[in-house]
Amino acid sequence: MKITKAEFAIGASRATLYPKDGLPEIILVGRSNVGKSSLINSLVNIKGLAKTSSSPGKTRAINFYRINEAFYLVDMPGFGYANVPKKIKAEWEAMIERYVKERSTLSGALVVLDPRRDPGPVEQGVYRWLLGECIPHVTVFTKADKLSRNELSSRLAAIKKEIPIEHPVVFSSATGDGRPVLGRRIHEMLEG
Ligand SMILES: Nc1nc2c(ncn2[C@@H]2O[C@H](COP(=O)(O)OP(=O)(O)O)[C@@H](O)[C@H]2O)c(=O)[nH]1
Ligand SMILES: [Mg+2]
Repeated sequence: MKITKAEFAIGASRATLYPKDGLPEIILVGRSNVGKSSLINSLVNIKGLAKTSSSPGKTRAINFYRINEAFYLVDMPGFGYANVPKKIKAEWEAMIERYVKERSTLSGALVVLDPRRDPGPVEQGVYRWLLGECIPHVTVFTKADKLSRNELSSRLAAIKKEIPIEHPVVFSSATGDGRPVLGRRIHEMLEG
């Protein structure tokens, strides 16, 4: 997939602000700080298009990036922030759940995981919602540059025992590893 155009469309804090042009969407779901925004920047090859390591307040909105005027990459609020009240955390999770269950333009999801962390109940929920709605999804293990090849394969094996992962993409925004594969997988999800 060749990306020729990428632009920030809108940061939407509520559903009435989501784009209405009907273009298909690929959402990125994952913990805060896992590397979702960096992944978007690396994929489209524009530094700073998606804001990285932003504060919780800024990440509350759902950020829509229009790609090739053909589809959206949708940066969902990261869950699992420390120091965020339980109520807000629950709201973020509910927002993601509702999106997966109700958004008719949703064509696929990238579930972004840090291979160094064990997935928790929120990740379990994300897979359950995606599987329940039959939404195509790809698990992306990012920050791969932080682990040796051996560490990476033993961590992947351990995580696969806990959650239903098939054909994950190993990725690094720092090195660009996994970018071509991920581009192809996104293309496949959009083609249906
Ligand atoms: N070494 C390394 N650092 C990364 C990678 N992806 C993200 N980071 C760093 O991790 C931090 C959080 O990244 P960000 O994209 O803002 O995470 P988000 O909260 O999921 O959007 C930033 O300091 C990034 O520079 C990666 O693939 N490799
Ligand atoms: Mg981000």
